[in-house]
Formats: sequence, C-alpha cells, structure tokens
Amino acid sequence: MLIRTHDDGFSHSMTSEITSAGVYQRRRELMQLMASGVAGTALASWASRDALAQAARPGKLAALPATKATISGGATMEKVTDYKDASTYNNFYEFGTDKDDPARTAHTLRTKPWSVEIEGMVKKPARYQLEDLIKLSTQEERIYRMRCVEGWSMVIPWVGYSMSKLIEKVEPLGSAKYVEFVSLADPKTMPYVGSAVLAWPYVEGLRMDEAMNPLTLLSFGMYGEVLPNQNGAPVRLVVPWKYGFKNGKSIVKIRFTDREPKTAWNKAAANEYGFYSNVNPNVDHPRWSQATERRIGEDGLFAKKRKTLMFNGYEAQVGQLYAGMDLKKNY
Ligand SMILES: Nc1nc2c(c(=O)[nH]1)N[C@H]1C(S)=C(S)[C@@H](COP(=O)(O)O)O[C@H]1N2
Ligand SMILES: [Mo]
Repeated sequence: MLIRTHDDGFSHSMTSEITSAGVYQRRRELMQLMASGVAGTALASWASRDALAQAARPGKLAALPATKATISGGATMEKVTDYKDASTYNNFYEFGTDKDDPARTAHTLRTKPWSVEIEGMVKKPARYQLEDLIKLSTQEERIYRMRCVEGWSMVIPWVGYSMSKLIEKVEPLGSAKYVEFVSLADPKTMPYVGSAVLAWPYVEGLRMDEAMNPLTLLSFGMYGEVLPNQNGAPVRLVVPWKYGFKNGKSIVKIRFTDREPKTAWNKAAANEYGFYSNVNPNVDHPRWSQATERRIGEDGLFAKKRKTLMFNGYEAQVGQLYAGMDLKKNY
C-alpha cells in the first residue's frame, strides 16, 4: 500500500486517501512506526489524521487547509525540503539580494488589506480582495520540484489552485495571447525597490497556454500554512517546469495582453534570461552550465550534485507546449 508505483504515485497508493497537508511528514512517521512494530497504532491515527497534520505543520503561521493534488505531476514523492530552508534561503530582491535578506527584512511587507487587479484583454476585469481570491477555487496541496536558474533546487509543498480557474472566471478575449504578473513595488515597505538591481515593479509573464496548464499554480500557502512574507505572501505564482524567477511573488496585478510581456530579468540581461526560461539541462546559461543542480538540504561534504531534468521533470505534462520550437533560441 505504501509502495510507490511511479514518481507521482499518490493516485496509486494508499496515500491517495490523505487529504490534508503534511502527508510527507506523516509518511516518514509511519515508516518509523512500522519499523518499530507499531504500525497498527499508526494506521489508527492515520484515520484521525488531524492530530498528525497539526504536528506536521511548522506551526508558525495560520493554517491553510488543502485537499490532495488532483493533477498528474502534482505530488512528487521526493523528500520535501525542510521548512526552515524553504523560508530562509530566498530570492526576493525587493528585500535584498542575499539569500538570507528576505527572511530578515520582509516582515515590513503589509499583506492586509491586499487585492489583485485583473485587467487588459478580458471580458470581466475586476479587483479581487484576497479573501475572495482564496475562495475562488478549492485549495490543493501541490508538491513541486523547484529549480532556480542559479543552480539550486528544493521540493516544496505549495497550497493553491490552478491559475486556469481564475483565467476561466475572468474570460480573456480571443486576442489575449499572454498573461503578465506584476508584483508589489512599495518603496516604503520594500527596501530595495528603487535600487538599480532590477527595474521595478518585478514583472513576469507566461504565454496563455502555459498559464492555462493545470500545473501553473496560484499559490497562497506552503507546508499547510499561509505563505511567509519572504516566500511571496499573500499570493504568488508557481510554475514548476520553469526557472524560479518566473514565479512572481506578492502579486498585485494580472494583465492579459497580445504582446509578449517585458519581464524584469529579461530587461536586466536579455542574453541570459529569455521569456521562456524552461528548465533545460541542454541549454547552458552564458556563464554556467545548467546540467546539474544542488538540492538544498543535501549540501554535505560528500553530497552529489543531481542531474537537472528536462522541464524540471515535468516533460510529460508540458513538453507538447513547445513542440516544434527551437529551445536553444527560445531560452
Ligand atoms: N517579486 C519577486 N518575485 C520573485 C523574485 C524576486 O526577486 N521578486 N525572485 C524569483 C526567484 S529568482 C526565485 S528562485 C523564486 C524564489 O522563491 P522562494 O523564495 O519562495 O523559493 O522567486 C522568484 N520570484
Ligand atoms: Mo531564482
């Protein structure tokens, strides 16, 4: 029953019955209990799983309950990165350029009240209050591999729903070909907004079919709780087959357009950061290889580098989006 059949074995194993956050921790706990001969006890608590879910949550922020992932690729069985690492090793340049800056300084971010403006080529432009946006669809836990363009990776249990749910709601016009995601740029609460490291606000974008792919997640939480500020509270994007910088944090505007959005990293260095930014071990960054990666948490003296996977391992789900495209040109 706990034998996994393939990487995304949730739907084929007993774990598919588990619907709350913290599955990964409980799996480990169960393994330990089985080894110690008290599996019966563990299975009993499996039934009353709320207590265990509580224990598995970091317990730092408000709980954000979620169902299990419903899509293929939505729940990698790889070991989840420790919450500590996921919430202290961050890129969020609005709060500084060192990995530990956001965790130290993002407490100034004001996430209440928060609203997200939907504009551009849509039949139903709107301004959603965060509370309404959260309720727009069922929150799911999606355990995704994440790969930063700098060569490190993590496995993070996000909470949110497919971006497609929101897109369907606002009804884009036929002429809309791209979606632009704009992050908050508030110099009063974000110390690096105004600095020369990037053009502000932070802007990212996807082609409409990429935004509509069920893997593309509008995320409000991680590890069963609402997002910590440093991870892009209160709402951010997660596109697991692309380099991390495509995942705009603290989003305030979503704009539908017929032009390829001018993204922050592309503006900063067009030869290094293209619009697509699909994870691809065969296309080097001009200054380094992308063939391998360092999994955060595995960086001991003898830790081996991992081979980076095409589309970060999500080729079955998204490969067809790029059929016929030259991915060396469209990097
Ligand atoms: N607004 C904004 N979004 C951002 C960034 C940023 O600097 N500003 N950094 C990106 C990069 S490079 C990465 S790797 C991921 C990191 O997300 P995490 O800290 O939640 O792991 O956020 C992305 N989203
Ligand atoms: Mo990144």
